[in-house]
Amino acid sequence: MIDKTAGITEQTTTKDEEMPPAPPHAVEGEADDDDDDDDVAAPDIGGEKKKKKKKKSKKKKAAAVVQSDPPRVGLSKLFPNGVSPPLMSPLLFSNSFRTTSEEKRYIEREIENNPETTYSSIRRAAEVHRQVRAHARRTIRPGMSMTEICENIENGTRALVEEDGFEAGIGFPTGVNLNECAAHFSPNANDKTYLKEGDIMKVDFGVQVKGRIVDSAFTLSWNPDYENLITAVQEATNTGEAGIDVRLGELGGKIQEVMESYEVTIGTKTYPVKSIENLTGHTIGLYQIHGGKAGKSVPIVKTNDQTKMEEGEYFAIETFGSTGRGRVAESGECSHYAKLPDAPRLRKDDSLIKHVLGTLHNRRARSLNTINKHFGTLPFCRRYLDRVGETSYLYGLQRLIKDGIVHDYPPLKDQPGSMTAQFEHTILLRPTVKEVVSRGEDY
Ligand code: 57R
Ligand code: CO
Repeated sequence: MIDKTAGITEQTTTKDEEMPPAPPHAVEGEADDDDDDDDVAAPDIGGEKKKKKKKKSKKKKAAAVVQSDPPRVGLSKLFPNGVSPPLMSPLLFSNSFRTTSEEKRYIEREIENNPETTYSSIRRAAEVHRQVRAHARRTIRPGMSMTEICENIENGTRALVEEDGFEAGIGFPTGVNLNECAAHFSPNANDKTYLKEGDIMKVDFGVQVKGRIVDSAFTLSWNPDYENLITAVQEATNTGEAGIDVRLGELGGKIQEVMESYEVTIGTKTYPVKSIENLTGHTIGLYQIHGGKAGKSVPIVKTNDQTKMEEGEYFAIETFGSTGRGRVAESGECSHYAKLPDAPRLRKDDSLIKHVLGTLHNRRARSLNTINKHFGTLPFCRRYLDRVGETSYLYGLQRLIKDGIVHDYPPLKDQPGSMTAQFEHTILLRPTVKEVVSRGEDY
């Protein structure tokens, strides 16, 4: 049995020798004692499947397919039988005091059938995230441009997820946030920023399969002075206190406690690590990075929010630490945008004098058509508009923002000169286990 209060860093099973190879993602909760003859989450490339399995299944073994470097092999080639462990895998199911086995399975199926949380799509998106970030973490170096870093991640994502319109693709713009910038920076076309040795960079990217977005982020630095800041944030994200019936305000307090138990010495100066009080984790909805049926925010400081996390909910748990004030403000040129889920439709005649404003009016309509065609409510950035051939769109975009159809998300920065770090995982609150879907060997 596994301690349910364990942090999300804990693996669930103590029966490694009887289990199939551990899937690359972690699940929290109690392990089942049932015998296992399920399929595994790892690619069938090593031919290490158990003998017992051969008797039962006449399925042909898939030919060995390995990932390329840089990663460009689609998941359907690596995992011809799908990424997800089957629904009844004891790795994901557990004996529980909450419900009987039959009830559990029923609830699990309900969640599986809920388009917002279909397990197989989530696991596919998560596997793409793990493989793309593994390469990013190996290859990102000072001297690279922000654009190069983003394009590597985005090309990897498009290839591995086998990009296909709204069916599968990028979940939101790649965030490459340096130093005091905590979130929402992605280079625009003219950007000339290069990564430097002394920078601390948060890489935040997302993958979507059938609208289920996996959102996960990590921090890189080449200056050992930042290590404590990075550890503080990683530990805070892994606090492991999230779960069904947990109150959001209390969870924020637990996260803050871990975060603020650290200090960091940079050069000769020592700083307390602060949780950034006005950044939060969030529920993830179908094609909506921040939302879902009941959009909830996960604070990273103690608040009196009594709202509870609920069964079946899907959360991005992200924490941000800072050597600065611990507060961010919007600053700098915007790159990130998203159509509002409840955006009003364009009204034909709401432009004052159409024959005067005609061209400008059309620019707004053209921008909206492009957004509807390529992104819907998924966040996008200016580079993604450039890429689909859109030109001179800024005026149209600006109008859509004024009309409350599109929301702009400028970079979020703490004080100049401060250093910030971020770690983020996507979790699924299943009836009996908390599945950290984006968990990998790296973080
Ligand atoms: O993770 C438009 C995006 N997200 C891309 C990602 O919380 C996100 O701001 C959103 O492109 C939009 C936050 N809280 C308050 C100020 C209320 C942030 C934390 C950073 C980030 C980028 C995020 C947030 N909310 N949703 C994902
Ligand atoms: Co994120």
